[in-house]
Amino acid sequence: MTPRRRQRGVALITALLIMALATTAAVQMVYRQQLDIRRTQNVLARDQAYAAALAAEGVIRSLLQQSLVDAKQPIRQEDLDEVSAQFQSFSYWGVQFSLRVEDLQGRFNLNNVVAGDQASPPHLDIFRRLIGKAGDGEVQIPINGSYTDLDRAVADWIDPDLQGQIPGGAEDDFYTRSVGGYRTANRPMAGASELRLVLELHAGNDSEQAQRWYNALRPLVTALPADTTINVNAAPAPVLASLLPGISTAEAESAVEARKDEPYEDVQDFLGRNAAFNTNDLDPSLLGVESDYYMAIVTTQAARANITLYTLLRRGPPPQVNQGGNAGAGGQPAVGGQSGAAQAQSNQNADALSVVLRSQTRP
Ligand SMILES: [Ca+2]
Repeated sequence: MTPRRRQRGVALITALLIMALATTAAVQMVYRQQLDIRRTQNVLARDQAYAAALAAEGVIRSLLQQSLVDAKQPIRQEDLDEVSAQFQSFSYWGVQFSLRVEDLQGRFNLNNVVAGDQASPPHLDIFRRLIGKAGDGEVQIPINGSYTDLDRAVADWIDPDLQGQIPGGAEDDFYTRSVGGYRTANRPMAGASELRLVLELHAGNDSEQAQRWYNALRPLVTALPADTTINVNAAPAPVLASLLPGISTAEAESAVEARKDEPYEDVQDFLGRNAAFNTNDLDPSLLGVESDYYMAIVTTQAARANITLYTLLRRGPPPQVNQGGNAGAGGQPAVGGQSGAAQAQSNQNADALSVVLRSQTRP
């Protein structure tokens, strides 16, 4: 081979190499561009889903507020279920919506187990009975767990001191020694999901067991930033059955059925129409027929983005935010700004609904 022909061969290989490099670079650029386009589409879809969820929350808030103003009689959970069923699934401007409203005072307020700085015996009694009624036969929550009595452990989690209830209470030493990694909150729960931390100890560090127990209790409990009454127009049968010892499931279900014809006008009406509850053992001041707290749950889907927004609504002006974190008698826990983008909105109208907490996970 002459030197000239060898040079032509090297030039050809060099040209092919450059061609291959250029092609690889071009493919990379197109690939990256596709990724950028996809990423931007996802960000836009997520923003659209979130904006739609906020808009739907606003619609729920104004509809509910108007209903509270116009209502000639107390609003029942069944009324809210009826409205929720109408908005269970619909599409608007390419966004898929699902809306639901829950009356939270139909549930047992976990923060009620401490009144002032002390455990509240009547609420502990109700909570203890409720623990026994939660679950569906497959899941039974023992009141006496691995380390704790669940009702007393919840009281210790919330009360400001570090003196464990006897028997069955649990303060920092139990959590640091047995579960590890965290201590008691010693303040009202910001959300019922905090119960999961107490259940972890109660289940002896068995996370799956704790989750099963939590799932069983979750539909029956809530954590509200003030002492509340149990709304007999919204409470499900297991909550009503927990008000007194010896109430049968049938008696509690019959009290739920009775309000479907006509809501309970007042607590006396409830007691009058349900003989089983009409005893001196039940303190009527624990009950009510209306609610101040509701949960709006909005799910939206825009393209590939899904958002679920949980908004805690409170009738009346928003609660005071106490950064000290220690709720004394009549005190308010610092829920605003805790988990998620909470925004308290001021409104002096007594029937106005203010946003207490907004979160993308169930508080
Ligand atoms: Ca405590």
